[in-house]
Amino acid sequence: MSQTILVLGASGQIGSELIEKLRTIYGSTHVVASDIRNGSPSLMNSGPFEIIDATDKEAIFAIVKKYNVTQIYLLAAMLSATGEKFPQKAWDLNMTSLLAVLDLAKDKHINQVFWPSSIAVFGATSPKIHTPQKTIMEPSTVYGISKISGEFWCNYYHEKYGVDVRSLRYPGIISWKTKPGGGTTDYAVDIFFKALEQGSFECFLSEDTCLPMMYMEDAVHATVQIMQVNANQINIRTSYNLSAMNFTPKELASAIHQHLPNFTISYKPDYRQAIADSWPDSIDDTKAREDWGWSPNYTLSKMTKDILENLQAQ
Ligand code: AKB
Repeated sequence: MSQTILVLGASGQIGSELIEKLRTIYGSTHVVASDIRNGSPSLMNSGPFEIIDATDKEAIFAIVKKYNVTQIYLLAAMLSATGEKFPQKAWDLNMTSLLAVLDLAKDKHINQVFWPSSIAVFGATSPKIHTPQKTIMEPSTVYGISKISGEFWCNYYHEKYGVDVRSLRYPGIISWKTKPGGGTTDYAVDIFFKALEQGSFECFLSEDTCLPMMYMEDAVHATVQIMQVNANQINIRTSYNLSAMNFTPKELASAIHQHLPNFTISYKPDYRQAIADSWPDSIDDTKAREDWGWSPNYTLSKMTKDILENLQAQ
């Protein structure tokens, strides 16, 4: 059966690149981009685009009917750092949108859902190194609380109503086409822009704060892959651990230094340091590798080269 996909939150960091990939695979007319705000001209002109508030179930339903949508990728969310400033708003957006989409799947209006979770589901009491798929999970941010709750809602809708919902615990995602907004891992994107524009960067995390990270190419690849494999390969209906690389700000600065020898970095940790300190240094993603063949392509040095080349060519 041919699929028609609706992406909610398509103008954001992951959405804008995922849309490009999905339109290549499924054809532009089969991939509806939507967001509460306009996206880039290329996103809005390369296929259908609709303004939708992801918490408005009726508005989503109207678009599902208009385009005969079969799958929804729900990317609208408030991330960890902004979530700490607006806890109630973060909870409302992250939960209401998920339950709206899961309900549409429960009522058989769509047949498949993708919803991202995050390494933010882990907390200070989780093992820090190679954090296992199943372990102690006591998140300290409202974003993390919404993600762990969302994971259990996904599992519940799968067990109780047979909803085919699939999920990944994204690490920090690094991109150069669209910047992220409001995350604790955002420094690892900003650093590239500042390195080229100003030759220096002030980091809001301390130099030795190690976090799990992933290049956008790999994140898009994992997302498309988990949605395409047979349902019987998906044994985890909460969310899969996913890993590619782990580094500290100091290690990232040193990778950039290989290409830009005059680049300098300074450190001024702020409230985001406590969030980062509560998250793992590295993630064990054995289940994703075993169940549906996940394997990343990008290392820190390969990613750094690629980003700098692309930004310099722009
Ligand atoms: C954030 O920093 O909030 C996100 C995430 C790790 O989910 N990038």
